[in-house]
This record gives sequence, C-alpha cells and structure tokens, in this order.
Amino acid sequence: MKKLVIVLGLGVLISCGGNDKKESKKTEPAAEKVEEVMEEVEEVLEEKEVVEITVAALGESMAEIAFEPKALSVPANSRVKLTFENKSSAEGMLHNFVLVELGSSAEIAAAGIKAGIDNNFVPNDERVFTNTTMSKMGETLTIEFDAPGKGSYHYICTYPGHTNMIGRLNVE
Ligand SMILES: [Cu+2]
Repeated sequence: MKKLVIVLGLGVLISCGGNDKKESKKTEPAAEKVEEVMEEVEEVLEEKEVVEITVAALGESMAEIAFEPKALSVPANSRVKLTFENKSSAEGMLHNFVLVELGSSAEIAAAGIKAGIDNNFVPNDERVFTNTTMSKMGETLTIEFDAPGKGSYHYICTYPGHTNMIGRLNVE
C-alpha cells in the first residue's frame, strides 16, 4: 500500500514537471520569434531608399494656380520625403498636396469639399494615399510616406475650385 502511494506521488511530480517544461517551451520560441520579426522589420525600414522630392504650388489667381513640377518619378519601395512649398503670394491662397489613385481626382475633390476645411478638404477614402495639411501663403510643409506600389498616381490640391492643380507621380 505504501509503495503505491509513493508511485502515485512520483507520477504527480513527473507530470507537474512535464507541464512546466511544456509551458516554457511554448513561451520562449514565441518571444524569440517576436524579436526576429522586429529585427527584420527594422532591417527593411533601414534598407528603404529615401527619396527627396519638392513640389511647389504656384499662382496668384485661380487661372494661374498649378503644381510645379507636374510630373515626378520615385523608385518603388522607397521612402519619400516631400517638401511642399506654397509659393503663392496672394492672401487666402491655400493649397494642399493629396496623392490619389489615378483618375480619381474629380471624385476625391468633390468628396473633399464635403469633408470640409477641418479635414483639410481631404475625404476619408481608400483612394487617398497620403496628403499634407492645407498650407498658407508662403508656407512650406514636409511629409514622409512610403511610395505606393508600382504605377501612376495623381497628386491634386483639394481646396475647393483648385481642380486644375494636378500632377502625376510615377512609381517605377
Ligand atoms: Cu490649391
């Protein structure tokens, strides 16, 4: 009878130990995996080529307003640093830079008017890839974004009535 109790006791000890081992086996590789993934993410971020582009908004009247340049190219998988200069010297000439799906500019601009000035006239729309806030006369803004996939995109100003401010960004 005594023997049986001892054997049962050992059995409990062994199974407890077994459980502990299982748990530590589960958590350690998970933590290692997270670390590995984090390192990979950091590497990818570091490897990204940083490309600097400058876009100016020109024009003193509604007839003159335009982006300069009207076409730009950046490499695929690059990190883009945009310097956006509002070079208008007319008070109240507000401009933004909104990167959108090719051909969606009219719809985005119309939706932007509904979104209103509090949202920089930028609608919450999946066809908008990135945007600056509304810049004032003489103001320079900078933003950074990851270049979207290879292809062509439009950049537009969504200030009401500025529909002739349009340019094309090619991701090559
Ligand atoms: Cu504008």
